[in-house]
Amino acid sequence: MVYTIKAVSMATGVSIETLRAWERRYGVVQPKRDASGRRAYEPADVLRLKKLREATENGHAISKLAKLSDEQLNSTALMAQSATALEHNAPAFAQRMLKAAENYQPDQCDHALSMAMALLPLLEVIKQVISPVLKTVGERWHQGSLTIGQERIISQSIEKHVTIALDNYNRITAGSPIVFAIVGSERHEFGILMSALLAASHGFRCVYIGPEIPAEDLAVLVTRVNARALVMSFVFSKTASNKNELRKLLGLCPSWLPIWVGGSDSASLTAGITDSRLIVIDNFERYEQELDLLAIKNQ
Ligand code: B12
Repeated sequence: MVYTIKAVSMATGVSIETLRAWERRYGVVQPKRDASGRRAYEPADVLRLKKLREATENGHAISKLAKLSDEQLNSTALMAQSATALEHNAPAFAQRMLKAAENYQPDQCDHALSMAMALLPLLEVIKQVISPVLKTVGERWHQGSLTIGQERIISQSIEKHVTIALDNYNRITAGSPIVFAIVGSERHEFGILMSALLAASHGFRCVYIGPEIPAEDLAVLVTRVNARALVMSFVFSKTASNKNELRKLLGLCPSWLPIWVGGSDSASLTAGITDSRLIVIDNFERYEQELDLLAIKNQ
């Protein structure tokens, strides 16, 4: 996986201008270039840049630090090892996001998620950072121990990071897209946002439409963009009207279009609907398998 300069800047806390200057003047890292000549940083670059930032914050000159190997940077007393720098695992990032929301620190919440996305495999971020954080937020909001404002700090941070990452991937993918949208009155969109990011990381172009789309409009859209699959998610969809919308959609969509449905209400929503295009996908591993099969099918 490679990262754009924007993603690296967010993950390391070093501004884009400073990153360019450090690279130009001191050669701190030598990122590869993508097909369009844009910098494509490796995970090791991100780690190195973060260490360099921490060391400069401790008063060391970048001109001297730039000459040190990663090992030297790690082992020297340069790094006043902060507790957070050591805690690069998924539960710790999830905790940091929740703590930041509790303390009304949106920047800290963003930083924790950026770091998680830069340092952990994407599936781990989705399964062990974003999903549990959303679940905890829901539970705590229900209990009254988290306000709507605190919930929004987290939701906005997730939405922003996933959207930016998706956009970055979309710049380097081509071909018929997978469409991510939900018919009916369902408003929970994080399931399709996470699924879109995962599909993008598998090399699929993704068209993200979001929730609350009428069946007629969605059917036209998938046809016009020449979708190769449609992905939906249902979380609060026990209503008969959503089931009717889904039935209507099936009646209008192309006969060959795979329609994948995930989310905690997907089984109850699709119960009693028999259609060979419809697949209920209840976990991200299975979803990745379907993505792999789709990639082969379209070769
Ligand atoms: C954020 C949030 C909202 C936001 C949504 C914002 C947004 N842009 O998405 C807003 C404020 C709009 C909202 C509204 C409501 N919400 Co709400 N919300 C949540 C919260 C905190 C997170 C939702 C979320 O995204 N969860 C993550 C999802 C995606 O989890 P999941 O369905 O379990 O899915 C898992 C997997 O199946 C997988 N997955 C999901 N989709 C897909 C798709 C594919 C293809 C794949 C492979 C995998 C996959 O991802 C998840 C991984 O763990 C949850 C808490 C929670 N426990 O989830 C409540 C929650 C979902 N909301 C709930 C409720 C009741 C509501 C409201 C009715 C509240 C109200 N009275 O107005 C409305 C309903 C609006 C509507 N018509 O849909 C309940 C639902 C209970 C139920 N199912 O009966 C929950 C569980 C809170 C609770 N404990 O009561 N909500």
